[in-house]
Amino acid sequence: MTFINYVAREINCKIVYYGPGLGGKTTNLQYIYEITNPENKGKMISLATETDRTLFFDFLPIDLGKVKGFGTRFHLYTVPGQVFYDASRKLILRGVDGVVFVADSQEERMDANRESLANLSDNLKEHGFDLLKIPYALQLNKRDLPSALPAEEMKSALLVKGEPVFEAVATRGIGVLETLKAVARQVLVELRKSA
Ligand SMILES: Nc1nc2c(ncn2[C@@H]2O[C@H](COP(=O)(O)OP(=O)(O)OP(=O)(O)O)[C@@H](O)[C@H]2O)c(=O)[nH]1
Ligand SMILES: [Mg+2]
Repeated sequence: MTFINYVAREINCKIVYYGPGLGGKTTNLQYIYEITNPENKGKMISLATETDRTLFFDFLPIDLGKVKGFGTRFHLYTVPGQVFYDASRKLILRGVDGVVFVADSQEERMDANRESLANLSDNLKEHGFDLLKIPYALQLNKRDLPSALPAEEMKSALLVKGEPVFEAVATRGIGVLETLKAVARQVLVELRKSA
């Protein structure tokens, strides 16, 4: 739910990175954190297991420039991808403005990608959102791995509408900012419509 603070002249939006376990959601946020100037970011908070799997969420607030004199503060969250953390995923989607789906390009993860995408659609519905309407981008991550499927094949399995698609190697930052900008742009368009 976009929150506009007229006193601070600041627009607050929530973007959630969704996708199967080990797909690279946390890695996306880590890269964004690393390359963002200190004055444009807050603390990154990660609640992780000992093996660095996301336990509850990661959180990173960043500023993405001004719109009509208002600062834009984006609150980036990741969900835990592991199947049994569904209650957490649901909770994190509360008040979401835009979603990035981080798909794992490895052939053996395609079932997990599909399952996670269906889970996203269901969990959005529970909050009264529609995947077909919400600002959304698809990231095909881990393009560097030998078992990565052709992008076209992944698209035919995972595209849900005419969403922007980005090939990424999150560990090297490839495609990460492009993905974020694509979803942020859509969120701001929606905001203008409702303003
Ligand atoms: N080769 C390769 N490895 C990647 C890439 N992106 C992420 N990884 C690695 O994949 C592993 C999992 O990445 P995470 O970012 O923790 O995955 P996640 O989606 O947050 O996983 P959960 O928190 O369990 O849902 C880590 O070892 C990353 O370094 C990539 O583009 N290529
Ligand atoms: Mg994670």
